[in-house]
Amino acid sequence: MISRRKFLRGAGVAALGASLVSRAGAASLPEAPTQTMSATQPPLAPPSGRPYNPVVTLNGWTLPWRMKDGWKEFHLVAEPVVRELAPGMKAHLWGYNGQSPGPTIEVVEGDKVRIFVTNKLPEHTTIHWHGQRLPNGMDGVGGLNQPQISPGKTFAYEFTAKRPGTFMYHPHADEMTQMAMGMMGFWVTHPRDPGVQRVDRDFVFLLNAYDVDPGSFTPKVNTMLDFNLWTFNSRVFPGIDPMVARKGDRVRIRIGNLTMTNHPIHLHGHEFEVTGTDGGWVPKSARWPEVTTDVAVGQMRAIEFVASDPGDWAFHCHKAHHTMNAMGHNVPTLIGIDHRDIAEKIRKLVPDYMVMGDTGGAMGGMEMPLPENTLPMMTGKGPYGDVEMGGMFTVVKIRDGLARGDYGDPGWYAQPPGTQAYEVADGLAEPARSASPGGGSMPSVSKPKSIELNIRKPSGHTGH
Ligand SMILES: [Cu+2]
Repeated sequence: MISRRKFLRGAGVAALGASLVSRAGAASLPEAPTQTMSATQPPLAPPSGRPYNPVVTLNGWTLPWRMKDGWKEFHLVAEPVVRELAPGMKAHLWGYNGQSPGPTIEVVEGDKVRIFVTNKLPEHTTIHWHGQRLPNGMDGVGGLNQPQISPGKTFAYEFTAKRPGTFMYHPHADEMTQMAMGMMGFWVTHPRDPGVQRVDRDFVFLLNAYDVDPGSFTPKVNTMLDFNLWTFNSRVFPGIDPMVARKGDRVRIRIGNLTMTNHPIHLHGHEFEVTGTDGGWVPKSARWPEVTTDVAVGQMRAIEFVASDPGDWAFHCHKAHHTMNAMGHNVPTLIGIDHRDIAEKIRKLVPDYMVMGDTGGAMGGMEMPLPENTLPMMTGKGPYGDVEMGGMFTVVKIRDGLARGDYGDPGWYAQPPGTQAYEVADGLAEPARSASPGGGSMPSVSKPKSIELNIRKPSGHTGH
């Protein structure tokens, strides 16, 4: 639920850095609503301004605005936040208006937009509006386009949302720290005509990553590549909500990547097309079908598909180590090595020592003592047992007969009889083979009728 910040209405706070706010905004700041929950919030139907079909932010929310003298005004507050990454683990991050990522900003092509940014961090910051066409002085690179926003100060950014499409926002000040701490948000500029590129459901989220040592709360900000929590909108499986669609809906999923590596995003059971990139909509003639699309660092991709087949369809990054939670990778591969008797000897010295990994890595059902505030590596329960996933994994749930705009979790899919993989009785018996020309027929195989083979031998190449 959105709790209104009383302080923003108080006269004392209006004075907070007001001198730095531009002429137009100086009179009063709009409210800065705060979100306390990490659950996906329902789409925010536009209460004012031009109409559009709102997006749904996965495990996130859209920032309300006010209209003032023809300007759409938003207020972002950069501040420390506590984000639940999944039940059982919270992280001390930096974000906006109570959450990391910050709220999604939704505007319409042609809107005059004013965003107030109040800095409640212990260091300076700015916001860069990634992908936007705007006046150079509004681009938000600290030191290049504007002075840094010092702690306690408020700046206003003003520009017209010229191009419809998919955008992001993030600091361009002490970037390595501030992005490693979770400062980022999504931005959607809807087309002026709501009928253009229309879909039934439009989901958005950012790819981000953290390096939080087991048992601790604050990300290590100097990590370059070896992050240990790979997240959709600062959530890991099983903490990521499902994306729910009605059978037959046209579904768009928009993904922005603000991690330090690329992510091949994969959907099961359906083909999709990349219909939008950082630069805008992809012309229809230039689209091709995919089931996996790579989202590189700093890129945005909009994928679209028709939710034709009911079920619980996995949707995840295809890098296997990005669908796991915090783990140690500096361990040898032990598959095929029987180290049980060594383990016996070690156990005399270290009573808790476990044999791990000699038949593979499966450990979904393994109960291991974990430090406080630490998630298991591979986890999540499905209707048939452990899903053995973590990190960048969730489920697209497609169902018959949902109401338009119903995003509630419909539970697990009930497989219709005869449509699920099944165990074969006597599964280790000798498989049936056709009789070999050598004669040795097998007792369990009924002798096949003679098979006529028509073999066309390669002919000469005399004509060449
Ligand atoms: Cu990945």
